[in-house]
Order: sequence, then C-alpha cells, then structure tokens
Amino acid sequence: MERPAVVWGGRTYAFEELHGWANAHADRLRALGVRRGDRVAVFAETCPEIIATLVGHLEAGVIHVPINTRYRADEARHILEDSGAVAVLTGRPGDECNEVLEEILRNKRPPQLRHVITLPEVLPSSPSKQIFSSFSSSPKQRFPSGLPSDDDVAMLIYTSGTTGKSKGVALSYRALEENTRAMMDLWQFTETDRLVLALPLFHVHGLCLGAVGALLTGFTLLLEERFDAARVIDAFAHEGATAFMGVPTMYVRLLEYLEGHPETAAAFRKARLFTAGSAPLPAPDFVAFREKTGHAILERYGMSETLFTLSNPLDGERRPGTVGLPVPGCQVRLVDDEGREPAVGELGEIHVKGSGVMNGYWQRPGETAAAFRDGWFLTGDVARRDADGYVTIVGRSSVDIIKSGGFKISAREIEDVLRRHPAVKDAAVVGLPDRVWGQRIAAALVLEDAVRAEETGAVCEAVAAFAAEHLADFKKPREVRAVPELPRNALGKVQKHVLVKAFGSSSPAR
Ligand code: MLC
Ligand code: AMP
Repeated sequence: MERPAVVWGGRTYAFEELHGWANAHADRLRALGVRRGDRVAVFAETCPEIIATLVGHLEAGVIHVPINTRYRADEARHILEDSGAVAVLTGRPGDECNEVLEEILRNKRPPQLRHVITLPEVLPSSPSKQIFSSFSSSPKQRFPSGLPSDDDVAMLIYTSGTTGKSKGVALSYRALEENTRAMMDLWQFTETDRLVLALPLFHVHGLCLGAVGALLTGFTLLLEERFDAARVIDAFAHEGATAFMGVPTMYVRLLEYLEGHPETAAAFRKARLFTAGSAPLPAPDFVAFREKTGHAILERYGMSETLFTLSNPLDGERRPGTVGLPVPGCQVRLVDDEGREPAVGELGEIHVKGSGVMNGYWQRPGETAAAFRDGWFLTGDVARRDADGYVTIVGRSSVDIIKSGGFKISAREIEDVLRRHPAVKDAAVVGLPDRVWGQRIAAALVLEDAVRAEETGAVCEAVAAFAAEHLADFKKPREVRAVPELPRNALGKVQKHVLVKAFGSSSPAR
C-alpha cells in the first residue's frame, strides 16, 4: 500500500479511500440542495470521517464549521444559529455530541438547519471503484481551483472575545493554503512524516497545522480521538511516528508520564520534531523535555484570526520561553501605548499582517473593523522583542480572556451564566496561574442578601454545579468563593488583578 493518509484504531486509510468518501459526501450534500458558500457544521468526536468531510467541503466550496465537542446545548446552538448552518454532521446515535444535538433539536430547531447527517452515513459501506477512479493517485494536491476562489471562505472557527458570544473567524482558501504551506515548509514536513495528531479537530492548531498540513503535504496522520500520553509514546515506539504537535498541557502530561516510566523516553529517540503552541510553554518544561528526550520543543505562536505568525526555527536556536521570528508571508510588529514601535526589550501589542489573516468575523462588520488598524490585525497579545528579533509573549492586554489547556475562554461568558443563578447578585471570573493548565478558572460571587452565612459553602457549590450544567466542562470554575463585594476602581470597573492576588494567596493548586 502507498503511504496511508490516516492511521486510526489499527486500520489504515489510503488517500484514495478518503477522497472516495469526500466525493460521496460532496455528492450527497449537492443532492440535498446544499450549495457552494452554504455552511455545514461538524459536531462529532475525532474520527477519520471528519477528515473526509473536510476534504469534501473544501472541494465543494461548502464552508466547514466545526463545533467544540465539549460544548453543551446553548453553546452549540449559538454556533448553529450564528453560522446559519444548513446541515450538521454528528456522531453515532448515543454519542455525547449526538445527544446534545438532539436536545437542541427537541427544544427549537435552529431556523436554517435542514439536514442532520450522522458520520457513519458519510462512509459508503462498500466504496465503489467509480468514486475512486475520479482521483489521481497522488496525495499531494492543491485545493481545487475551478470551484471556490482563493478569497472564498473555507471555514468558520468560533472563538471567544472579551464581550458577548463567540464569533466565527472566516478563513479563506488562500489563508489556509498559503499559511499552512509556509509552516510545513518551515518545519520541513514531507510525505514521509507520520504526525501523531491528538489535538481536537475544531481549532486551528489541530485542524489547520495538523489535518490541512497533511492534506497539502501528503504525510500520514496517526489520528487519536483524545490525547493520552501513553498512546503518544506508543505511536513513536511502534507506529513509526516522526512528529508531534501539542499544547503545553500535553507536554506537562508527557513529562509526568516520562517521570513515572523513564524507560519509555527511548521511544522518542528517532523522532524528528516536537512543536508546541496555543499557550505559553514554560521554559522549565522545555528544559525538562530536552533532558529526558534529547528534543528541543519548537514553540510557535498563532491565533484563530491570523493562523500562525511566529515560530522558532527548525535549524538554528530554539529559544525557550520565546515564540521566535516571523513566519514567511507574515509581518509582525509591536506597538506601545503611544502607538510607537517599542525599544528592544520593551513591551508592545503584537500586530499582524499576512497570508493567514482572516477575511473577518462572520457577519460582524463592526467587530471586524475594530479588530484592524491600517490593515494590521490587533492581537491583544503583549510581547517584547530581543535585539536579534526573537519575540517573547508576556501576556494579554485583556484579563477577560483566559487560556486553559489551550482553549480560549471568555470570563464574561462564565460571569453571565453565574449571574443567572438566583442566589447570585454579582460575579467576577479570573484565570489563576496553574502548573498543568496554564490558567485555571476561579469565580468570586456576591451572594443575595437572603443567603445566610452558614449556607455560603453549600450555595457556592450549587452555583458551581449550575455553571457546569450550562457550560462546556473546561469553562467550569474550579474555585468558587463568596465575597462581600467585588473590588472596584473609582470608575466602578472590577479590579481583577486584586481578585487574582486574593485567590492566589490561599487556594491550593489542583
Ligand atoms: C479538560 N479539562 C480541562 C481542559 N480540558 N480543564 C481546563 N482546561 C482544559 N483545556 C478538564 C475536564 O473538564 C475534566 O475535569 C478533566 O480535565 C479531564 O477531562 P478530559 O476530557 O479527560 O481531559 P483531557 O482529554 O486530558 O483534555 C486535556 C487536553 C484538552 C489538554 C488534552 O484540553 C485539549 O485537547 N486541549 C487542546 C485545545 C486546543 O487544541 N487548542 C488550540 C486552540 S487554537 P473534571 O473536573 O470534569 O474531571 C490556538 C491557536 C494556536 O490556540 O496558536 O494554536
Ligand atoms: P485562539 O483564539 O484560541 O486561537 O488562541 C490564540 C491565542 O493563544 C493567542 O492570542 C495567544 O494569546 C495564545 N497563544 C498561542 N500560541 C501561543 C504561544 N506560543 N505562547 C503564548 N501564547 C500563545
């Protein structure tokens, strides 16, 4: 067999097979009346069919809209409604996503949603030769040129902001193709690579660098439904894995595993590349990983809105704690509070221009305009630059954006849910520093006057349970504390740094 496109659960899937499904899926959508530019949502756990539907959508000009599989009904409904998806692909009956979807449909069907397709339907049980024969055998390809044009929207990636509900980041074919190719070239991926992909397929890290990278380059994906340190090591030991991409939390878990099973580190000896991104990789973890495995993790920086813009070099110094230098095709500048380029070592906000930048937020012209200045996208990330150009990210300009385990979380969204609880008068949510997750969520609650002092503990627990019921698991506050009032400045704004300090001084790490 030629090099497979996907290895999954001990089975291999050839590129031709994947394309067979992709074609059959695109034909089926067409038969259902789904047209170019329509949105099709995907709400299902990772499986090879998702890669096939992605290919089908790219080829048919249908906009791919992945939904976070941890989402509850309200969160998933928002994406279905906001994107105006005409169809949704979901897992097998009984899967969690499927159940959440049923709950959504039982209550009130999103107005434009006409079709619900379960993923097993995507996979023709006896794929016909006719489907296969329409494809060249070469896995390497460009996205089809005849159908969608380069500036058409290829996917909507929903992301949280400082205000309101999540917004759909509209990424064009050009952005996907040019930026992903630049990254693959920079990191010298070739057809002979075998990438362990345990990242979710609903964010740009796994979907673009991983899945689209494989489709453009023709390398093999060793696909995992969920991250599991032992499985990753096994893939290097027994399945010829050459590379791994992870968020820092995954590296913390790998390090813990290696600590407990030092003999398994030998599995990484022949590996070619380990990359990290989506959140800061602590320098001590970089050092510990190098000590244990001999590999210097290559850290890079990106964002749904811009794709991947800064990266440490493949050859040359990979400097711990930094995100390296601009990726080819991207321009990166720092701008201080006075609107000037800061001196070396001084802080400024990262602004980005380049091939991977989004077309805009889906149907939100006002918010799109506010996100750019003079053609530069304003990231909200604060950084400094060394004399030789290496960039170090020091934080974000907004305390209301939290990154936990690589997921971006809006503090405001959680506060809105907490305030819906009848015992809560007011709430403030902050991210506390956390060894494993980068940040963990804490909530300070001002309770209604009717709550008696001795009930406080039980009420806080009930409020946490209420939040867990309405929000994806990773948004659940891990610490909830009642306070007599929220610390506010003279203008009435909650002083979140004061809360972070108050929590930090007494709370145990998980
Ligand atoms: C899981 N849990 C989390 C969490 N993920 N808590 C906080 N933050 C997270 N990210 C909690 C669950 O609620 C549960 O808690 C417990 O951990 C175990 O759940 P699990 O499902 O077994 O967790 P696990 O599968 O181990 O998930 C951890 C993880 C996952 C790190 C593998 O979070 C993950 O896949 N993160 C990657 C996110 C990502 O791809 N980001 C890229 C964004 S793109 P309890 O209490 O219920 O037991 C981007 C741009 C760029 O940022 O530059 O790349
Ligand atoms: P998202 O909106 O989920 O795409 O997340 C993008 C954000 O993740 C960026 O704006 C950064 O705050 C953060 N991020 C991504 N990569 C890194 C990195 N290597 N170091 C620090 N922060 C990062």
